[in-house]
Amino acid sequence: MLQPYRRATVSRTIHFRAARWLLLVTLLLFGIMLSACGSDESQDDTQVAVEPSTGSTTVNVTATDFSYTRDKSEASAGTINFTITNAGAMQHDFAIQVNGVEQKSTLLEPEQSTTLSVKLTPGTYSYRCTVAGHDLLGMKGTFVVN
Ligand SMILES: [Cu+2]
Repeated sequence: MLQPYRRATVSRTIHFRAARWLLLVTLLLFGIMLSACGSDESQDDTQVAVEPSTGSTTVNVTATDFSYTRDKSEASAGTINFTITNAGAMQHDFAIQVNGVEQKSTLLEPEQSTTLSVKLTPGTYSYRCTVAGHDLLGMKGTFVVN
């Protein structure tokens, strides 16, 4: 009695796994295509240890499906307030790599916004959306601190 039911469940599980793999491979290929014809932005994370100034700068970041726009690409050392607005139809966040640690905003629903404040010394910092696959689709970039 149990046999046909079990077989159906197993086959459905395998089918689901195959579909998930196909989706993952498609996302990866799409990401590779985008990065191949995309930016020549370097992913240099080197930072120079310099006394940071005490000033603060606000950088307005808008997230869409699947890219970011921002009103500044660089700022002076000190506290940087990244104000992130989700103008997309999907959930997005904003995470910036600081001294090997990813500082992450809250996960934003469409139309929500939040501020992520980080203290930065001069250098080039990488940021990305941490929702699975979104960085591969283009939600990443670098920010320069002078
Ligand atoms: Cu995203």
